[in-house]
Amino acid sequence: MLDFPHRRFNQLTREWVLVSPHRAKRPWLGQVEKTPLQNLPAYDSTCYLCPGNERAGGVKNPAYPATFVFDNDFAALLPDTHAAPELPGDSLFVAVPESGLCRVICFSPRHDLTLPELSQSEVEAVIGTWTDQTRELGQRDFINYVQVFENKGAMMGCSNPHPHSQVWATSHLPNEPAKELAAQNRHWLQHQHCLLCDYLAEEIESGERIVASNEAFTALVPFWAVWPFEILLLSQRHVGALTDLEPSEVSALADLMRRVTARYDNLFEISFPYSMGFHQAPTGDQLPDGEAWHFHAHFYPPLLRSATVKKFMVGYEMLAEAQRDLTAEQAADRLRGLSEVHYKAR
Ligand code: H2U
Ligand code: ZN
Repeated sequence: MLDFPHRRFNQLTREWVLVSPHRAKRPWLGQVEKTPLQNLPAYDSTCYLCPGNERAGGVKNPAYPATFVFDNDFAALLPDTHAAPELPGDSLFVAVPESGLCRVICFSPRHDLTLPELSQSEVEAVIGTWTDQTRELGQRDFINYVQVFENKGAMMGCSNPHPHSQVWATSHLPNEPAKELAAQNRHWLQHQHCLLCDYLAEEIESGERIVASNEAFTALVPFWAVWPFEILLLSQRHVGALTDLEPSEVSALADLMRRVTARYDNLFEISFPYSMGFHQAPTGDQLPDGEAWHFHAHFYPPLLRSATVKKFMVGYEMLAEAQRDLTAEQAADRLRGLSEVHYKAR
């Protein structure tokens, strides 16, 4: 047990995190967050995502019965920038044009239900929609990477409690997947096998950071976690993307996502905020051989010790290096001890 200050190495980003286990009990006199609203209506006439309602710009949502996808009305990327000439890049002032597409994906017509409260088949339908989006956007010639993500909770800057996610598809490989691609390719070259297959095998053998698993997926607090209750969700099989999953694996992914998010909500008996997203193999010619990429999801929740105390990434973190007090093993232990029956259903 490492109970003294130490640094841990993140094999995926090849960055360090400072861990200070002796410090976990320090008093907190700082900012206290509001707890999320507990009882939302099934339909909200002021919500821009509810069926039949008007969005910014005047478009009306259809009376959708399951998942619903639309082009983001305030898209951060435009599809035709790729035609623009290269900006001058031969100085210290480097800029390149970027093109892409941004969409919003509603999980359900219900305003009040989050992932752990949706049924198994409803979550499978959400995964099916993410998969279709990955395939469709990834096939475009100017798209090389598809990022599916969910911002959940006002604490994460999410604008609306209606359950939804986003997909941003870009012509360039963004920073985070670029670091992970380099690390996975490096391990593949050095060892002739996959970094995350090797890592998962060791985590399963040790068991101390595993939170939940099924036949096709494992959820664990990674050894190098930065966020207090961070989770890395790994496929058992070496696949690159949602589009590579067998139907039985889609069911297993839905099962584990529901169980992990139920544990999250049960931790402080609130709708647990996080940013989560899938890291999938690049879709274009950025990747000479995509074989090293291992499909996974990251969950980054900001809460630390209660529903109202969040971890701030400030000071030392901004200027020097990420730091945590609670160890990954302690966090996994807390999450493992929780029920998978959602507290609202008890
Ligand atoms: P969050 O997941 O961070 O809440 O973002 C929701 C997205 O919904 C955000 O990117 C878009 C915003 O641009 N949006 C629309 O496309 N139409 C609207 O009418 C409001 C919000
Ligand atoms: Zn709504």
